[in-house]
Amino acid sequence: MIVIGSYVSPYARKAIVALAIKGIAHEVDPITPFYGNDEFTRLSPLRRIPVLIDGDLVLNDSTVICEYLDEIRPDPPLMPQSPADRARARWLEEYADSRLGDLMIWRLFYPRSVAPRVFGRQPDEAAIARVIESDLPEALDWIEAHAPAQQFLFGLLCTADIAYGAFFRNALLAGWTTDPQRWPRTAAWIQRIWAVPEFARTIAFEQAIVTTPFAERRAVLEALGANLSVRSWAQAEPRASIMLKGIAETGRSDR
Ligand SMILES: N[C@@H](CCC(=O)N[C@@H](CS)C(=O)NCC(=O)O)C(=O)O
Repeated sequence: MIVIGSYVSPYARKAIVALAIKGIAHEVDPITPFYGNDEFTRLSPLRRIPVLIDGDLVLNDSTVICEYLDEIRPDPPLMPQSPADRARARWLEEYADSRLGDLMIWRLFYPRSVAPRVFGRQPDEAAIARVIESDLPEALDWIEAHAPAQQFLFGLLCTADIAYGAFFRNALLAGWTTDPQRWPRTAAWIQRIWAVPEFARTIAFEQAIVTTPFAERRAVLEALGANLSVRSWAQAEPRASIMLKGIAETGRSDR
């Protein structure tokens, strides 16, 4: 299988960690979506990562991908057992994908770490300060009430745990850390997720490339032993996001 998507993307990371936990052999094309070529647009009509290629099958959306992986390789499971817990897990994952996607990616990581490097646009620090002072703490209070006191959300690690671990990496990369005095359960839970070996491996890759220019990332990852696809769906020049255009024009947030 091939995953198109950078180790820095929380959504791509979800798919990559799930593949690793399930022991499914895979290669990664570690692209940032803005550098996708025309063939990438054909595979990913929203020009988003991750994309999973499994032979003739092309899947979009990290949640769809992880559920597919769980169905074709049920062991070890990445969803809890009972229907009620499975429904709870889906909602917790959805909260991360949409609310943390909005706050930690679009309003924190994107303006601070992506837009300056890819599009030469400087962040609006006043807008970021508002997110840090009020929106993020509100979300964290909700998360703290759901964070497990030990182990993971439903005992064994599930896709929803991976999603939270992934978004909190991007928040950290953008300079925001979880205050362990204010949100002790969340802070400890996120550390446990980061310590899972399959997750920790992606942290090593993420750290190596996050400040590396896009064109040099493959070489850096290869030197670290990442299993990269021979083929890449990247081009040299970045293109504006399709979805961000919609967000800017309507004023709504989206994931
Ligand atoms: N719902 C999608 C969201 C994927 C997503 O937004 N990925 C980001 C990368 S972190 C992306 O490709 N953004 C580019 C864009 O929206 O233009 C999923 O779960 O895979």
